[in-house]
Amino acid sequence: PTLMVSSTAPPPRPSATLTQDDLKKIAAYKAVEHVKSGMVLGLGTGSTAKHAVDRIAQLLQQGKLKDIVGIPTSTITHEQAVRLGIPLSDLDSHPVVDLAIDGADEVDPGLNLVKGRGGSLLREKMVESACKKFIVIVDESKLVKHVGGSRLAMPVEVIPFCWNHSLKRLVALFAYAGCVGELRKSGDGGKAYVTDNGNYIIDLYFERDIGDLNKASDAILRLPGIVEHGMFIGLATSVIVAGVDGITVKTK
Ligand code: ABF
Repeated sequence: PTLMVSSTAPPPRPSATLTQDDLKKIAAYKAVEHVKSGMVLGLGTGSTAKHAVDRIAQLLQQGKLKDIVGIPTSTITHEQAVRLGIPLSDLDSHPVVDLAIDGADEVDPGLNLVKGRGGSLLREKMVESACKKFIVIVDESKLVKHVGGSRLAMPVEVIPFCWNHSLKRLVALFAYAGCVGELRKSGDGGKAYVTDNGNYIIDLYFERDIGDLNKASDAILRLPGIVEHGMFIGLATSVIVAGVDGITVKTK
C-alpha cells in the first residue's frame, strides 16, 4: 500500500522533558480530534488507549461531544468507561462502529499490527474489524520493519483444553522461522494468565521473519483450539505516531 505521511507541529513542550507516557497521550489526544458527536466508538485497551478514553469522557463532560456510544474492547476499558460515565453498547446493538481508537505493540510500514501483549486481542479484533475507521495510536518505539519478525512475542489466544498440544502445533507450523512458544503466566504464583474470555495466551517468538502474514494467519486459524491471534492485518486505516520530534500520521 502507498503510505501518505503528513506531519503536524511538534508537541508544545521541549522534547527533553517528554516521557513515553506523554507521547502516548499526545497520540491519543490527536486521535480523539476525529471523534464527532453521535458516533459509535470502539474503545481500545492499554496504557495509550486509556488516555483516549479519558479524553473522550472529558469532552463529553464539557458538553463538547454528545450522543456518543462506546464499545469497550476489554473488561478493564469497560470499567474505566463506566467510571467515567461514557454510555456503552455492544456489537449486537451496534454492528457497525464508526471509529475505533486503540494502541498496538508493533506497527509495520503497511500498517499491519501486532496486538495482545497486554492481554486483550480477541475483543479488540472483533470491534476493530467492524469499524469504518480504525485509528492506531502509538509512540515511536512501536514502529518495526515487519510484524512477526521483531523477536518479541506474537500472542495467540487458545482455549485452555490441551493448551500444550496447541502450543506444539503452533510451534511446528512456524518451524521454518525458528519459532518457540510459551504459555503466558499471570503474576501470582505462575498460574496461567486467563483472558477476559476465559482463554489462555501462547506467546510465539520467531528467530526469523514469518513471511507472508495472510498465509501465517490462515494457518494459525485453521488449527482447532486456536481462538485468535494478535496479527491485525489490513485493519488499521491510519496510525498516529508520537515521537520526540512531533506527530506523524500514516494513512493507507
Ligand atoms: C492493547 O494494548 C493490546 O492489544 C496491546 O497489546 C496493548 C498496547 O498497549 P500500550 O498502549 O500499553 O503499549 O491494545
